Amino acid sequence: MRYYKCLKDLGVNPWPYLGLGLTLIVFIHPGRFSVSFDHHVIQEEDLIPSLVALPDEGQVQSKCPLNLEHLAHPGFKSFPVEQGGGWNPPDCIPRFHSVLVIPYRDRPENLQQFLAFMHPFLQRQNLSYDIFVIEQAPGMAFNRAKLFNIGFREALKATSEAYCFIFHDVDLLPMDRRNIYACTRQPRHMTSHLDKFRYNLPYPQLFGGGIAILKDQFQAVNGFSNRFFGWGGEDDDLSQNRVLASGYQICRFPSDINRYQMLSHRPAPRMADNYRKFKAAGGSDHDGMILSRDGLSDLMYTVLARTREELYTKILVDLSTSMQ
Ligand code: BGN
Repeated sequence: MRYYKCLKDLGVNPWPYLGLGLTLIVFIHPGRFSVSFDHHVIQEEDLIPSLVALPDEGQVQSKCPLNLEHLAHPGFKSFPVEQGGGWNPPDCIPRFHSVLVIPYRDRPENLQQFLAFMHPFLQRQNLSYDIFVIEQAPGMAFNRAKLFNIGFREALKATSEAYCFIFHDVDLLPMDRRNIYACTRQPRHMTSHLDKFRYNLPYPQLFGGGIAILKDQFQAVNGFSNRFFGWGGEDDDLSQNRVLASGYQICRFPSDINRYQMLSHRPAPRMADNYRKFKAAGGSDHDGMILSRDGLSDLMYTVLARTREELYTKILVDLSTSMQ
């Protein structure tokens, strides 16, 4: 009070300075919005044992070692991919197979950058993988979660060996070679430390960006909700109303491994209504009701085209129709 009076006597109004100080702390302090969250973080020495491998077919000697060397390691050249975006290590039996599902509309530069980066990244790890890009036809607001559900359904039709799904945004690139693109025993949040958030986790339950989940787990929670159009909430619904509510835990690799760079693009507008949907699904109705009737079980869409592009399989879908 005394200082305030002194400043006032000097004719200085302290409030703008205080405001400026707080603003500087919020914007300059690297730990802003940071949450220390160390539950279910898999330690680096446990990364490989935490993964779920393809069934062993007896030829253990010729199984591919997981290669976590840096991409820029001398001597690494990326291999040609099969038409349609699939790849298998050429000279060993893969231990892991992952299906990457990428929801997409109207961001050709991001898609090109993503594919150019991800193919060598995944090959370097010695995984076997497929990439499905699910494109939403123009018209309705973007429905990221429903596109993931469709990718899951379509990939299972195309790839009988699919047991591990990576649901991933097109604008996020992993920055650490140890970030293995295979499924862990529990659903994993991959993209927890983004450059956009100064490599801090904004809140502990965040499950957006990219996740790895086993087929059986995704089926057990009835997939994502189909009801979230526009930006926000569908990932919170999956983590809190479905995955955690069904008794699974969410795990993460350590924060220095989970680092991502976000490609630039116009931000999507936030949908106010999504907050209400998220809360409603977690409310009194949540004990299995919404879960059982909204998701993979009532998924309706029409496939307009299936194309095996050079670096990915594209499935163009219309969400406005009611065909299954
Ligand atoms: C949250 C969004 C998430 C998004 C993260 C990170 C909502 C719904 C409110 C319940 N959640 O605010 O969907 O992944 O930010 O950007 O908007």
